Amino acid sequence: MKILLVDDSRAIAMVTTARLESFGHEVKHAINGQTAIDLFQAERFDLILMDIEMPGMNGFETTTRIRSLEGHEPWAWTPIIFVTATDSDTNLVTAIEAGGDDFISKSSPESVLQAKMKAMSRIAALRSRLALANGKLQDQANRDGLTGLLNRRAMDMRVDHLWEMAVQQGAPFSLLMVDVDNFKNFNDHYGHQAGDECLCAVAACLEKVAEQANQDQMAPGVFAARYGGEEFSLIIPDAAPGVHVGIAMAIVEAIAALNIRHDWNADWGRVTVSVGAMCMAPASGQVNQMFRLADELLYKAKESGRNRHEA
Ligand code: GH3
Ligand code: MG
Ligand code: MG
Ligand code: MG
Ligand code: MG
Repeated sequence: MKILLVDDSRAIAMVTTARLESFGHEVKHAINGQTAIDLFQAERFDLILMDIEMPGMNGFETTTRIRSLEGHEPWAWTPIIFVTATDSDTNLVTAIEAGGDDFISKSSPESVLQAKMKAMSRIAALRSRLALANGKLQDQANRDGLTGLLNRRAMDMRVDHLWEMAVQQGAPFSLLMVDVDNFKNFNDHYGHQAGDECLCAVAACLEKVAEQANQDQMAPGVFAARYGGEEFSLIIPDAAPGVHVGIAMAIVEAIAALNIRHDWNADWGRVTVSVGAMCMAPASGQVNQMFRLADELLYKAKESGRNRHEA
């Protein structure tokens, strides 16, 4: 475990540190309450061993301050064991009230400290598992179940944030609306299951184009999302004007090159997409307006024969 040892006595701290290190723990020593708080804010510890009697801020006050700095999520919690010279019940009550988890007297045998630390390390491990599970859950909530792309909700949230940043920086913002051509026909003739597979292939292709544009530094931060149904969007937060046109062209080409047979897609014979590509200076409009204009361009691409982009 990584342990924060708070004790105003250098002598005691040295002895305790040597003992804990001999059991394989990593120890950092804070000589007073303020140093403990500073270390706590800078690093993450699995356990805090807290002295009670200290000049200035005592162990109770330090603990109360540490607890108020912690996040409210259960995994933000760091176990705190008070270590004290006196073995009084009043101290125990105050220690728990202050936000401590356990209490041990300095005269306790080594084995008791070891056992208490073991109990705390179990809880610390549980805490890490909780944090991991929560991360996975949040990721799932942001993804579209079929294609694995970001879903509409996550996209909207990101776009709002990126748009605000673009307004502040005066940077251009681009959006591509991508719609699969005659997809109702595809479903009707090849079945809904094949339709789902087709959407996955289209999504993977869009993600690849976005990845490439990221890697080439052409459009750093570009990402694809499932806008809804057979409609996707590519968000290009900060790219030189004109880059959106290049990416739109790349998408139209890449989807056609997938060569997914679609005999009912006009004369194209394969799955194709139409793209509306909009670039805007954020100061000159609202984010909704950008989506509306991109949609109008998409409609124009459909009108003029599909399998193309309009910018
Ligand atoms: P257009 O070229 O004008 O876009 O024609 P379209 O047929 O693609 O447009 P339309 O809006 O009429 O049809 C879209 C179809 O997409 C209808 C709907 O059943 C299908 N679709 C939407 N979401 C899914 C999905 O998750 N899976 C499958 N298989 N089909 C979907
Ligand atoms: Mg002391
Ligand atoms: Mg559509
Ligand atoms: Mg439609
Ligand atoms: Mg369509």
